[in-house]
Amino acid sequence: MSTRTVRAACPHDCPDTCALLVTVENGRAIRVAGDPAHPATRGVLCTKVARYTERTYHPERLLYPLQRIGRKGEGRFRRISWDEALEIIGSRLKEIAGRDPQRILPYSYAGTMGYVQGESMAARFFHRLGASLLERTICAAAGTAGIKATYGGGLGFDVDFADEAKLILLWGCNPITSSLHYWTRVQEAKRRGARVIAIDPYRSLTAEKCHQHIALLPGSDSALALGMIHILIRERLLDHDYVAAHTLGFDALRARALEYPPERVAQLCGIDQQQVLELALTYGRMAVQDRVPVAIRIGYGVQRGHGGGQAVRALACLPSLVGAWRHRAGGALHSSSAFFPLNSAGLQRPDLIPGWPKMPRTVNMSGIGDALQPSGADPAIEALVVYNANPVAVAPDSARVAAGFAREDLFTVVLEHFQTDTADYADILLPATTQLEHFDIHKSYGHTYVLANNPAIAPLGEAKPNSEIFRLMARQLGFVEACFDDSDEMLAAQAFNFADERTRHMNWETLKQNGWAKLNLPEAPFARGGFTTPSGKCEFYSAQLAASGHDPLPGYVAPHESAQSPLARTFPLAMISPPARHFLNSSFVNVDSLRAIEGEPAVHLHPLDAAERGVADGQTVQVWNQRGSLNLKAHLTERARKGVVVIPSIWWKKLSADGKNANELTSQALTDLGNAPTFYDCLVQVRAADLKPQAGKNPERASADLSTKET
Ligand SMILES: Nc1nc2c(c(=O)[nH]1)N[C@H]1C(S)=C(S)[C@@H](COP(=O)(O)OP(=O)(O)OC[C@H]3O[C@@H](n4cnc5c(=O)[nH]c(N)nc54)[C@H](O)[C@@H]3O)O[C@H]1N2
Ligand SMILES: Nc1nc2c(c(=O)[nH]1)N[C@H]1C(S)=C(S)[C@@H](COP(=O)(O)OP(=O)(O)OC[C@H]3O[C@@H](n4cnc5c(=O)[nH]c(N)nc54)[C@H](O)[C@@H]3O)O[C@H]1N2
Ligand code: SF4
Ligand SMILES: [Mo]
Repeated sequence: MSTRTVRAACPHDCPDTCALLVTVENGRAIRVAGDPAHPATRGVLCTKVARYTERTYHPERLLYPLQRIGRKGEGRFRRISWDEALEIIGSRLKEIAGRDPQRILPYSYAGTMGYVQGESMAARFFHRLGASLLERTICAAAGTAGIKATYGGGLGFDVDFADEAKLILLWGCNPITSSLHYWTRVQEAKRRGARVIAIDPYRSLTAEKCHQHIALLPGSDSALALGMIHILIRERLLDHDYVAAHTLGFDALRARALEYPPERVAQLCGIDQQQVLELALTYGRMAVQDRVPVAIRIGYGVQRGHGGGQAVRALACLPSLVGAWRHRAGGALHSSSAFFPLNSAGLQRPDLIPGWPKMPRTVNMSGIGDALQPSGADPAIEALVVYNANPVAVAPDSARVAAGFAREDLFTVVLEHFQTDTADYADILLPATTQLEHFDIHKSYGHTYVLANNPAIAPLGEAKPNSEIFRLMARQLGFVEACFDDSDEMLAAQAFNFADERTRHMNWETLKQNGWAKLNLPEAPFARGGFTTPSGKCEFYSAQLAASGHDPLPGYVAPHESAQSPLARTFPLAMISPPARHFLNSSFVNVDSLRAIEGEPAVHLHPLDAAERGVADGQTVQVWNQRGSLNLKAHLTERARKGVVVIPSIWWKKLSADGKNANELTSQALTDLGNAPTFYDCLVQVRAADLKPQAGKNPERASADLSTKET
């Protein structure tokens, strides 16, 4: 018997990017554990990945190339050989590219966060082809744009020091679910006397364990932050030296903040004035009078509404006003991605684009529903190649997305581990390897370590790494550039700029052996200024934003679907659909043991909202709006604030009772900055599903749903 341990990295879209130790016995992975020596992982994994072998050896893993035999979406396929699959793909893509390669669109996101199996060989392939570019902004782009305008780049505090903070605002994030290892640091800080406050419309698992929970309305965070700024200025709770030396536009910000007195803020946020006042005073006094580290973890929940960019900008101003950056555990953190010196141009080779530097047209991934309609894009999209993503489940306005994917004239290739909702629409479905079967290299968006992933086992069945599939496609299309011969290890070695001072002590060979290495960084990124904005300061006023037609100052932007709008008369409840703890976006939904913990698709609603609608706990309800409708189990709970309903997500549509998920209701409208989606900016109505259909905006859909309701 041979047993060995392989160093690997968790590939999932989670800020923690854990270092893994995979135990392999006679060629089979039998255990996946956290590396105890890795300071960010500390030997602990979440429930999902602790059971990784269940996902890897799942009986429904795709093991062979498949060709569709049923209707689109029906999910009926026949096995074909790799040669046949490549021949079909090659001839279709060649024919379409001959007319206009922009009629071909890649669609990918973060099924794996690795650079080798993500945007390396795939990007080279689509660039060389001249395919449309995909605007990959479905997750953090609004917040990233807000941070960039304010700080110049996405730096923040290093989570390795987070347990030294004395006040932690968990603002629109739920780390027990979405960043377990950061939560460990918060608990440590709490043990050492820190005060922890959650700001979230929902009493999440995290919010209930904080000292205080402020349950504001979705999309009102900018108002709360501006109200805090108003009070900090009024009460002179400012670090005047820091403001004078390292910020730009204080007077303009003061004038703007004057527009946000606590009474107005309380009304916009649906909370008490006292809560606004107390929050600002706690923050300001601890930072300025007690001079202890105060930290804001800016979660992604803040930026999923119309004003998401400005909201993150408003939050980002707070630490500079009170000089919180002077401490290594103080300041704010949205994402640590920008710490890493990536070599994107080398990996992705945009110079291969025919006509470079002129770029092909760009399609926004959150607008894929509209873009796939016959006249939704000019030129029309005729071929889609999907990898590392499940758009039929995760993209907004899902009925439009599914209708687009169902177009008989659309040629769709999907690279997957499983037959997802998206895979059901593929013309050709290709089996991809998992993280245990291929090489990769990773950064993290929560910590500051680079990680290597070594393959632990041989590919299952005929599965191939994404990189190899795109290498083969490149060959099929006759691309002869040497970069299409790069091996996976050569790609890994190119992913980072190892000449940069942050990564100079690393290289692929040692990373592969040791598993991980920390970036070389200053401990407190903005202790002495050093912002990378045009002025070199923290820009409360951004001339760049003004020049691009945006508000140069942080401000409140009402939701597209606001409680004050006429739409709210028909659809009075604000719906949010944040991550379910045991899923990772739509990944893991098909792992039976994890789905069993999540139970069944449900909508959480406040008992008073339920009573107004005659809804009882456990009853099936219909949730609907102008875009669609779905049936779910009602879960009555005061965790959901009145006026807000919560659908833990993202369920596979086909594993839900009525074949739909929350994205049936979400819209394709984008944010103020960053062209990001607005998943949590969505008005709905709820009623018991066994009532007669009401005159809503979507009566046909409503009655169709009644026929499929559970009894
Ligand atoms: N287990 C698990 N972990 C995950 C994921 C997963 O699906 N499952 N997804 C991963 C991904 S892709 C991401 S982007 C991150 C996201 O992780 P987080 O940064 O935690 O963000 P969200 O989960 O979107 O939302 C967090 C909280 O914001 C609240 N919220 C919703 N709207 C608002 C609002 O307008 N204002 C405020 N203040 N709060 C609001 C929600 O109720 C939720 O509790 O998590 C990653 N980690
Ligand atoms: N309603 C609602 N919708 C949301 C969100 C929300 O909070 N609410 N969150 C949004 C956010 S933040 C995000 S980031 C997106 C996430 O959207 P996606 O990035 O599409 O994430 P997943 O749903 O996990 O789908 C990833 C797929 O990639 C596959 N995969 C994994 N590794 C590999 C590989 O190596 N090769 C190949 N070929 N495939 C692989 C997995 O099997 C999985 O099916 O969803 C967004 N959608
Ligand atoms: S999903 Fe997150 S917490 Fe779980 S193992 Fe991966 S990186 Fe760690
Ligand atoms: Mo995300």
